[in-house]
Amino acid sequence: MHEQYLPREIEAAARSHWDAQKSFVVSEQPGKDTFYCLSMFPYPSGKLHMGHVRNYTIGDVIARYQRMQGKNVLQPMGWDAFGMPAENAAMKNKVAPAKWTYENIDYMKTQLKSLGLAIDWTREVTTCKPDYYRWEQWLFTRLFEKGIIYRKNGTVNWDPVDQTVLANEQVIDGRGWRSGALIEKREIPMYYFKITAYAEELLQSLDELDGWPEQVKTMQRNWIGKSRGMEISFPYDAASIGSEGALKVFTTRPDTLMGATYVAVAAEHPLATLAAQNNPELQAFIDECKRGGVAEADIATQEKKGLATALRVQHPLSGELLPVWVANYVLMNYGEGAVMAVPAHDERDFAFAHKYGLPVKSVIRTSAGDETPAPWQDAYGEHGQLINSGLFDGLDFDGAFDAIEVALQKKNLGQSRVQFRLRDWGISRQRYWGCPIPIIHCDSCGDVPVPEDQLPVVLPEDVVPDGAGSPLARMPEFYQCSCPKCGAPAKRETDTMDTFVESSWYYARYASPQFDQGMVDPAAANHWLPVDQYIGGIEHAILHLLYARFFHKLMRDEGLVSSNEPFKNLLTQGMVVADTYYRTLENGGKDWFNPADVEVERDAKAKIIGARLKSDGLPVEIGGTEKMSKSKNNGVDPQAMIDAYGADTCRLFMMFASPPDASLEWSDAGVEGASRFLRRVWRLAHGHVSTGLPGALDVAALNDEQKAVRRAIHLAIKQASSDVGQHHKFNTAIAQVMTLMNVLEKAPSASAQDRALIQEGLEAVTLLLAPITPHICHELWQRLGKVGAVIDAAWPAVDESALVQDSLTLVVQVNGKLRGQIEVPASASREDVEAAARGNENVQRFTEGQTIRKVIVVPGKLVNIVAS
Ligand code: ANZ
Ligand code: ZN
Repeated sequence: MHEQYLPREIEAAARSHWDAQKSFVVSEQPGKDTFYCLSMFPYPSGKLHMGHVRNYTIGDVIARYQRMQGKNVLQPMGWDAFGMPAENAAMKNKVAPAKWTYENIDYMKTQLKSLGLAIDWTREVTTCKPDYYRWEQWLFTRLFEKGIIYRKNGTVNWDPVDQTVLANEQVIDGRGWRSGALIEKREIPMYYFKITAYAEELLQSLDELDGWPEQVKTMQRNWIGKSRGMEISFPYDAASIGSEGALKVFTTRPDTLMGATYVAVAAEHPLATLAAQNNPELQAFIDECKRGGVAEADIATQEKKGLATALRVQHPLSGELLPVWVANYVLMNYGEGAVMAVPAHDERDFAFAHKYGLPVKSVIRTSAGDETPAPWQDAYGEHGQLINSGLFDGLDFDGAFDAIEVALQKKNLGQSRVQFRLRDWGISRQRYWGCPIPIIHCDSCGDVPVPEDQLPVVLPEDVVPDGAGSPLARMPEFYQCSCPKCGAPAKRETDTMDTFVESSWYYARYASPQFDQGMVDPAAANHWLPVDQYIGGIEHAILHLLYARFFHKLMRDEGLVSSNEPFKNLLTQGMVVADTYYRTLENGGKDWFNPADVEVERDAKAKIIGARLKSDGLPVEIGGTEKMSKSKNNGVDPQAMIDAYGADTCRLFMMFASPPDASLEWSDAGVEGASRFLRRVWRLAHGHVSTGLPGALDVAALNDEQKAVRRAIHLAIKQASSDVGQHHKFNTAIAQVMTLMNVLEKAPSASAQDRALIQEGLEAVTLLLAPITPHICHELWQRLGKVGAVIDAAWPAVDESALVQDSLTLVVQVNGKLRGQIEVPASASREDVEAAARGNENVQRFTEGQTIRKVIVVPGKLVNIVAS
């Protein structure tokens, strides 16, 4: 055993052992417990960032821990390989997205390997490869035939200069990110997944996900947004509208019906079109509303604007005529695209009515009173007793809901209904680097799904896009084809799918990644699924997880999987944060400096009090801790750390600095500390091994001092096991190992018994650290003379008898305040303990002149004396 800890050599040797033994290649083993541990797969952006490293380290530690629990562990990895960055890089560097992507994958794979992850690389899945996406296309054609996928016009952001559709993120302040042109809304045909058909189930089955953070479930519930409401019809006023009919609105507050003072419709609503026919001002306003982005967040925050029309509708119960407005805060694709406005109780209507001088009528008694004067208060939106509502006065929300429904039903003007906020998922993208949508457009047959024997529709990989629309739409060799039904010349769809589609089912493909008879091999999929532990960032709490849950149900309904949910337990890891430093530029902007280029000054409590740039020695401003990002230039390249210290140090730092779900503050000192600790472990092992391995421990013959050492060993095992097993608290488990190391370093090593004890201690340290720092533990295990590799060893068991103490130290309190300690035999009775506590000098001093009213004994811990 080398005297020095040499991570480079040790880590290379451990990895070549695992490679040669195919240690992490798994297959179905009937009868053995499975554990499917999955980290969210990366987008191959170029190189790993610290967030990846944290994610994959956490996943790997859990996987290796479960293996030590005797499970058959599957831990796969792959690449979420389609997407925009490849197209942007292609435009910049004039290389095909495919080439860029595959090169990135190669590099990032070596990086992942250098972390020593226990991954079954034979199951690698790359979503931009035809053997993967052909099954996505296959499912698409099945769902299209079932009507779960349909085509309709959708509104998109259209860049009139680049002649292309932009994603919401590509619209910056209403302009195209590349061209700077004002963005327009445009209607184009798109394909939609009917996720709303599964809305109820997606909501209900959240209740079964006991292993998910509450926070994520709440976010999903809110996103799905189930509300009970009512559709209410406002009959047209014949004089102003001229035709028969009624304006339908959707409301979640039918109890406020008697407070409706106007109605408002979306710019795209038929009544708006009608009203604009001989009203150029209104037409101009409608055109203005149609421009601008389609992002919902923008619509929520934009200034509320509207225009009156000459149209009137009748209040369904009072018959009063209400004016019809066109308003930019009413969305066409939600509810009925029209609202009954109740300015007294709805914040948007309130703002709008005040702006345009429309009447406000309070109809609910809220905690803010009976009136609703400006400014708006949240209390105005509360449920409460009805007022100013005639027959309905005095009713509460539920009573009013029912009574108003009955009144409306009598006139055939209303009906309660359940409404979801969730919309169908539009997946058409007018982009090149994505999975081609397998549809052929025929003049006589319409949209024809590509037949199974013609799949996959292969995306040509040698194309360099130029940013102006999709290159596929300019490639006759791609789109010219013949109709599968009638054989006539036809045109292939040139849109590709949203890349969220690929990441919605990759977890299932890993079960049978080479299966070429179907999307998944049902036997393999049902063997491994659902995923036992899924680990990833909170940024995926809504869309990715919702889409994956949806796909799982789609696959279930295709008979491919039998479970209802894909991910049993979810761990959302915290962010990696680091200090930021900057100087303010003349133009008011900020110039950010990487922490590596900055020298900091700290006070006695290690708080940073000053910072200078290393290069010029001049001060820089301290910007606080922020998520590592390019924009704040506070990223640390994980590769530099791995190269300098080795993967084990990196992994140990990551797992020790904070629990997995909390944010992790980057610290050079922390990395140093992790490295120092591993060197200490090595030094102790080296010293121990170099004097020759000891014989067996004779537990019956231990003296008191040795008993204390052995107790420390088993206490560490016990506490680390509960920290890891129950709460994934690897940080405190590591702290237990550190405490144990302190004991072992001080323990005597003169006798054979002493040395046998240190051997037991070092074995425990090695096993407890094995999931976290697998390379050094692989080496130590051999050096400690063990047969077999540590990855095949079991997690250590506690010897409860080692925990028994001959004597115990108890804390003594008087009236809850710490007043002393007593030493009692472990076998002491309650009476003996109480007597010893009363006899304590300090206790006597603090109870002098008082009566002892009660003595509380918490066995093994404390005695509290209540006196007054
Ligand atoms: C009258 C009312 C009175 C409303 C009141 C709220 C409070 P959720 O809960 O999200 O489903 N609404 C309906 N359709 C709309 C559309 N197309 N665009 C914009 N807003 C729309 O919201 C339902 C509520 O959102 C409905 O209830 C309606 O305003 C509004 F004191 O109707 B409410
Ligand atoms: Zn045809």
